[in-house]
Amino acid sequence: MNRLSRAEVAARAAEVLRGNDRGLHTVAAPRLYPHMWSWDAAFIAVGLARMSASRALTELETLFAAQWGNGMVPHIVFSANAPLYEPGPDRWASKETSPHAPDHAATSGLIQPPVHALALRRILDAARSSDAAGRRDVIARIRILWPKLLTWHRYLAEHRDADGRGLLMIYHGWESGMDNSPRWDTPYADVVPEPGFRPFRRSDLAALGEQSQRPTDADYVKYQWLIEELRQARYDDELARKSLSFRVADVFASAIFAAANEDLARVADELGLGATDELLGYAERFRRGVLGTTDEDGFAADVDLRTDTALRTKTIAGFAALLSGGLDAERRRRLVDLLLSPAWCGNPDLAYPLPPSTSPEAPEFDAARYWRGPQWPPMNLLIIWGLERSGEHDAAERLREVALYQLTDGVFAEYYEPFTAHPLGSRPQSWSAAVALDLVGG
Ligand code: 9WN
Repeated sequence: MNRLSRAEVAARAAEVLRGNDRGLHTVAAPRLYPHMWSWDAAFIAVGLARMSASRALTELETLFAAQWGNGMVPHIVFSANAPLYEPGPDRWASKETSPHAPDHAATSGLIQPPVHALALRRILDAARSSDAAGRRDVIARIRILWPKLLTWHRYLAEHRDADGRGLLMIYHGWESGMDNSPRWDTPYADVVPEPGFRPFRRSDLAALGEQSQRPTDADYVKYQWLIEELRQARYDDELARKSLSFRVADVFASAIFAAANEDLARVADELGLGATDELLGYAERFRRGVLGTTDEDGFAADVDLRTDTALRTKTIAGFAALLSGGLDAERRRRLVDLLLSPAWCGNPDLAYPLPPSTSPEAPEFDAARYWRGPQWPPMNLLIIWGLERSGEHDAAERLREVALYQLTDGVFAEYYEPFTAHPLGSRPQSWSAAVALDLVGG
């Protein structure tokens, strides 16, 4: 296979982002995901910041323009005249169903992990190297956007962690961004659609033309049914947290949230925007929440909130504490050793020593199917950031090099088969291109 140089990979990645740019937003992928996705937008902004801080900020501005009245940031913002994606706006019927949904945008009614403040901080850092006028413009716009991120964080802290345990509650596997991860197998076993429920047509299989890399039909019926349940609860958190048949504390999103609160506080501090104590308080609360689920190796667990039981699957989410921080030095060492061990990046059969989404030693591991085994570029980036935040700079640097090398195939696939390095899923996927730009740096 021909490998691109660092300069070539950056140029190709920039070309992909330009090709997927629709003016004020970037589609997650042109055919499979022809709209804006929340956490994709954050990763895309991180990549765009390497090209233009101003354009990167536009990405977040567009996303937050679709924020709901209660502070929720929807996981999809639909574009008009895009190829078919199901569930589309009619299925969600958010405007008709919730008083909080915006009038001017068609959106879903779920969330995704709150990576946005991590992106905002990087945009502010990038703006420092712009010319004076560009810097002033970006900083003025960050001042306008920042309160919306604060409202988003307040929504998460108040409505998705109502009892203050420091873990975010999700109502759907899609909210974790890791849709069919084995993390959710146990809770999904209790999601049973009503007899007579009519699922919609799957647009993903037609767009991809490959079934073995996507969730199964049985999974999909459950995904659709949960949307129905959420709609019946009128997207009302009070009702949803009592009635949904999927209610789980997502430890990885909680760790991201801890880090995001620190970054939002840092932006606030640098620009004199206030609320830093509040944000650092959230960071501490969620750091403790994550740490409370860890075992003797520092490996974290989700919690099934319907039964209050820990879900101890061997997925990449177990490394949450790298992102949240707070492990003592000995357990942090053990967690990094675990990450580099044969159960994970050190597995001798891997094409590249990068973290698979599920441990190859886990019984649920499936090398080609979506979140059940493949390596995902944005996950590599999150783990790298986690190592950096934890002061594990050597491990971070090594992973950075390998993660970039994987992307020098120039395909920018959505995910990669870990043993063959075969590109899988949609391509070119915007966030994979964005990750490449960030890894190249500069
Ligand atoms: C459902 C857009 C999104 C990512 C998710 C990924 C996938 C959607 C789907 O694509 O989810 O939200 O249709 O499968 O799992 O992480 O944000 O790239």
